[in-house]
Amino acid sequence: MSQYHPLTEAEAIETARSIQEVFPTGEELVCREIGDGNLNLVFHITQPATGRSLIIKQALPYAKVVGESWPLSLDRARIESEALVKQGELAPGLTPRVYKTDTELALTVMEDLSDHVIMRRGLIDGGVYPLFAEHISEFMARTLFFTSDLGLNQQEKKRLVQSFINPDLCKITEDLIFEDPYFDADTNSIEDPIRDAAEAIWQNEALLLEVAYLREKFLTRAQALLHGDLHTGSIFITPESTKVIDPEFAYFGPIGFDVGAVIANLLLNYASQEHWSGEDASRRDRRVYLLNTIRDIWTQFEEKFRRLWNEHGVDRVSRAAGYQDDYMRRLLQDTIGFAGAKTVRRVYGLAHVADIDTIPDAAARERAQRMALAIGTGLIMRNRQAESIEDVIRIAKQASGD
Ligand code: SR1
Ligand code: MG
Repeated sequence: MSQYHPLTEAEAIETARSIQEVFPTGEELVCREIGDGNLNLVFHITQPATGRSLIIKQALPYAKVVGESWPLSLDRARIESEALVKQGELAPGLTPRVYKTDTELALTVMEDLSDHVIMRRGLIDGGVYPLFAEHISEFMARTLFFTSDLGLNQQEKKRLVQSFINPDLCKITEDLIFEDPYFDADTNSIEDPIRDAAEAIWQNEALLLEVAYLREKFLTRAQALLHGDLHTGSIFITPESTKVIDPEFAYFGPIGFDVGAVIANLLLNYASQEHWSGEDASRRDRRVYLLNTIRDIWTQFEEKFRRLWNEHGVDRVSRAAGYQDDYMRRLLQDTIGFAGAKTVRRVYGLAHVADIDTIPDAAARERAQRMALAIGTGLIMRNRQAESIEDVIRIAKQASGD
C-alpha cells in the first residue's frame, strides 16, 4: 500500500534531520510551509543555532491552485527530481543541489536558495541581473543540446524519452496554453475591461491556425528534454547567480518552448512597465534593459548551441551543408511562436502573472494587459516568417510605442 500522505511540519523536520550533510549537529529545527506556487507544498527547514537550512518540496495529488477536483499524478515528483539531477549534471552550478528524493512520498529535498530571490519578484522590484543572459543561455544550450538527437546517442535518447513521459503536466500545458485561451473556456479569468480583446482573439482565424501549428509541435516534437515551465517564477536569481528550479513539467518537446518561455516572461514584465505614471524615464530604461536582455539571451543561446553542435555533435547526418543554419532558423521561429502563446495565456488564462496583476491602478493594468496581448498575438502571427530576434524587439516596441 502506498505510504503517500502530505507531510506534517513535524514529519518534514524528521526528514530534514536525516540529511546529515546539512544538519550534522542536533540543534532544534524549525519548519515553515512557504509554497505559493500552483501545485505543491514547500517546506523551509532552518536550524536557528547554526543558520543552516534546506527545502523539501512535496507534490500534492491534485493541483493546489484549483483543488482536489483536478487530480494530478504524483509521478511528476520523480520526473522533477530526475530532471533536476540531469540538468544539474549538464549545466553545473545553474540548479539547486538535490540531497534526497523519495518517490513514495513524492518529495525532493534540496538546497535552500533563500539568499536568492524569485526572478519574477526581483524584476517587479526593479532588479538588474547582468549575468542572467549568460547563465540562462548556458543552461538552455547545454540541457537542450545534450538531450537532443544532435548531442545524445539516439537509442539512449529514446530510453530517456520513456522515463520523461509526463502526461498530466503536458495536459495542463496543452489546455492552459494552447486551447483554453482561444475560446470562452471556464478556466479563463478575464478582467471585464479586456473582454473585447479576448473575444477578438477567439474570432481571429489566422491566429487560431498558427496556434494549432504550435500546439501540434508541442504534442509531437520530441526534440530535447525541456524544463517545460521556464518562466521567471522558476528561476532564483542574484546579480551574480542564477538557479533554475521546478522542472516538474519536464518532457521531451520542442526546444523553442523553453527559450520562448524565458522571453515571454521578460515581455510580460516589459508590458507591466505601464505601472509608471506619466512619462517616467524609468519606464523607458526598464524596457531598454529587458529588450537588451532578450536579444542577448537569443544571441548567446544560438552561439552556444552551435558551438556545442560543432564540437560535440554525435550525428553524422546533421553535418549536411545548410542543415545547421536551417535548424537554427526553425528554432528561432518556434521560440517566437511559443513566446507569443505563453504571453497571451498569462493575461487572461488560468494563472496570470504578478507583474501585471499587481498593478494597482486599473487603467494602467488594462494598458499593460492590452500591450501584452498585442505583443503575444504579434509574435504568434510572425512566428513562421521570423528571420531574426530583432523581429521580437520590433513587435514589442510597436506595441509600447517606444
Ligand atoms: C494548474 S498549474 C498553472 C500553471 O502553473 C505552472 O507554473 C504552469 O505554468 C501551469 O500552466
Ligand atoms: Mg512551477
